[in-house]
Amino acid sequence: MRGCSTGGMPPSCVEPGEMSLSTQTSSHYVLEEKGINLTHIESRPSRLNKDEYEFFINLEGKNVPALDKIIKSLRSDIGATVHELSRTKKKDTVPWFPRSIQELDRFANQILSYGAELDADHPGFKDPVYRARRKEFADIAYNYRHGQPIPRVTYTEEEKKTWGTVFRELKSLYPTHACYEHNHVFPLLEKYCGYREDNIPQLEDVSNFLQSCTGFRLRPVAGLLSSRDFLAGLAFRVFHSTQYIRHGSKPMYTPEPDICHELLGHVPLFADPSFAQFSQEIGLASLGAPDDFIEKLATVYWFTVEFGLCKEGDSLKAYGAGLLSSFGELQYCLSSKPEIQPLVLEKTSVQKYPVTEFQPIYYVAESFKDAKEKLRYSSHSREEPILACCKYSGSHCHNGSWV
Ligand code: HBI
Ligand code: NLE
Ligand code: FE
Repeated sequence: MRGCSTGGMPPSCVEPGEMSLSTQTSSHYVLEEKGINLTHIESRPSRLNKDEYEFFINLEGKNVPALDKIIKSLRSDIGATVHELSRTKKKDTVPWFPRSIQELDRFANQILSYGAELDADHPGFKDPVYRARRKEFADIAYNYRHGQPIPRVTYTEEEKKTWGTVFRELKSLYPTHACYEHNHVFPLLEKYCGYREDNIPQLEDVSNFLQSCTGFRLRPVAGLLSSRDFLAGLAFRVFHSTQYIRHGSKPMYTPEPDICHELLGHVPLFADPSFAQFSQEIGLASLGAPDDFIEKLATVYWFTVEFGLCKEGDSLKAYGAGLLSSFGELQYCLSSKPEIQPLVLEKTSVQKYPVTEFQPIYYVAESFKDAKEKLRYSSHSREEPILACCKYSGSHCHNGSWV
């Protein structure tokens, strides 16, 4: 599937007889002859120049040279500015990105590792019962489609025991270690979503709760997504969530996301309007961005949403989900052991980090509002785009079009 948006066409080009891809008979044949399918077309007045129109056109077809020729002729024959969006063709195109929440369904089979395949060093690797269980969860996610209720799961006694340990230990640390927002929302999750030591809450109930707070929703995921896909979900206030639980032999820390991490770490913060806005803006900045920019955004995500610390008066608190779901790292991060630095995106966005052990360095945000303003400035400033390695013109999030 390829999409292209054309901007900057003089208004005469929207006369029906002139429209190059939709109604003009010869062009129609050009498409049909080459086996190219025009599946969608949209037009609207340009936001940048009131005298011009912008089109969004979806084309499907395998004949890449023919598509290139059509796009070339749009550029040369009628002087249109054409931005290509493509999932497959790499060079000179804006990478494909979902334009509606339904299109997140395409990520279901785009996972980097499937839930059933565990690495040799995973604590569940040699446990056949655990592996079979992981496949059950992966299959639920794989078959899930947008709009469906998230299937409810009956957790085993052993799974509930693991949850109980994690829940009890973390709950005793939250009053002193978690940020204000987390402590504010937690009692509501206990009241409305079945957060209890002896009960693993259902994703569907939690998703409905979140939707009523900030419009964020959960979507089950079969395994790890690419950074690009994962961040794109956030642009639509969708959080891809695992449903399985960590192996019972290592409750205090796991490098993988699991239901403890999603429900105890992420969910309370997604119920906070300011944090939800910050998260969505990381997602919006990622849409259609080049790979080097995605890597920096993923790093910012890592040091904020996953492992962020924030100031509260004179003390430091944890708001990162990776901290709030690990009773090992939650204690460690506020001890004197790790290095602590202020959140400065020029630095933070290029910081290297380990993914399977406690972080050696944490970054401190003044507030969610401050973090959001820094992010906006870094990704949208045309003069000094700290996060963008190249100024990619025509990016849809930058000129405010289409998203
Ligand atoms: N995929 N399913 C899933 N869950 C995550 O938390 C996740 C991911 N892919 C990438 C990712 N997190 C982050 O580390 C950043 O790359 C965005
Ligand atoms: N280390 C976290 C935990 O044990 O809950 C999970 C981090 C996922 C990125
Ligand atoms: Fe996470």
